[in-house]
Amino acid sequence: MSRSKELFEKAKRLMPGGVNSPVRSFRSVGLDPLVVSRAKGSRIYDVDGRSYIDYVMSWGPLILGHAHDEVVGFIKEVAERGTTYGITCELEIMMAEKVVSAKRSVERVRFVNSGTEATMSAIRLARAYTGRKKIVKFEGCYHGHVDSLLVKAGSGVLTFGIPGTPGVPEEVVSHTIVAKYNDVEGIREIFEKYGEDIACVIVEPVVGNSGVIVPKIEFLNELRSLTKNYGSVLIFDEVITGFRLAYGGAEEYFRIDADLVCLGKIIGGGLPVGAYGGSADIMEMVAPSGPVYQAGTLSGNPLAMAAGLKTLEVLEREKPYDELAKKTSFIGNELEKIFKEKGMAVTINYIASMISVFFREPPVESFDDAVKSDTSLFAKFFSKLLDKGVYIPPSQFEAWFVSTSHTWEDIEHTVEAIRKVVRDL
Ligand code: KE4
Repeated sequence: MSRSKELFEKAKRLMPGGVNSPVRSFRSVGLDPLVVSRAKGSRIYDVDGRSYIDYVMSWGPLILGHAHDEVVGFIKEVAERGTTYGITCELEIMMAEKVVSAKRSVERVRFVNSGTEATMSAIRLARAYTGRKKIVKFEGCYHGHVDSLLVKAGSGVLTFGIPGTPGVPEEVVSHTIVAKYNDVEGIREIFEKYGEDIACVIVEPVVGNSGVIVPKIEFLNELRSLTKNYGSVLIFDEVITGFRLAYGGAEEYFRIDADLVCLGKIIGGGLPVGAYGGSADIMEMVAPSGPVYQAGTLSGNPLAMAAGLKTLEVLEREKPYDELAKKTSFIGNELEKIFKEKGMAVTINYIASMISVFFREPPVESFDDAVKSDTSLFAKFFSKLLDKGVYIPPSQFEAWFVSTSHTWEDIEHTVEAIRKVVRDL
């Protein structure tokens, strides 16, 4: 038995499913997961000594790749001075400055420890700020395991949420409206009927959690104008897109200012950091300057701030976004050709450094489209690619991420591996 398998058997006796987050279980591709021993740059190494080019990048944080020298160096340096003080320190002020100057709509920011905490807090704040209860989310968008957002998919207009998991009482999701992504008519109808009661709309400005779904610009513009007209708060969940689509995230990329922005992943540089921010008008309602309570023992701790700060400094200095987009579109174009030669109908959605392959004919513009993909074919594709040393997300409904550590050689190796896998599919 491989060491990976042995360790995973032990993990399952100690942690539910042997993992600390379900998506790592490889359940949707019917395999036992890797057990990783170390990682550097674009590669991870499993405990059996196999190496893989990694396009999961820990689900998004590692835009600079694994164990970036400057990031690790700064973490070490700061750790020597203490890892958490539980009192304001200069590093969190420097990090706040970086976020405020990078995000067009952010005048005040509050750091938390995960994307989930960021979205949960932003929703609470939007409800307090507007005095309203209803919230709108979109099918196929994931915003962390927030009770009020864990609603069953199955939207259609004016559908109120039904709990998507045991443990969430109906009343907790009774004010959650689930709408269709990219459906301008649908969101208009919802606002015509409920606009006065809608506290906020929360949206992934580019969907990463159905696989990559790119927004129609008229859809984002419609969200912006409807929320403005009805006095609702527009929340951009930029946990994935923040500092990834562009240094200024989706707001810069699409030139649309949200009212509240949620951040995570990249701003932690590989350590646990989330954040939510917006205008002073809204954010000053957050305790202790306002009545909306939210707190966290390790929020803004110097160690996590150090990893995030160094990551943003490198991004600001290297401005890697054009190069990342070039590498990603190269993969997309080569995949188009490979699947075309094979005569297989697939949809390849990509934008900036995010890409996904859906095993179904185009287009994939909504969750409904995405769920019609052939997930068993995806599972075969995944495992054959893994055997060739390329690790993509173990789910049809996740985004692959290209980092600055992915060399052109890695990219070419990846395309070659995919060509061989598709030939044998
Ligand atoms: P965390 O609580 O996992 O830090 O962030 C939740 C979250 C919020 N918003 C968006 C757009 C997100 O993508 C996420 C988390 N993404 C998932 C999968 N893409 C992380 C992987 C996992 O759950 O283990």
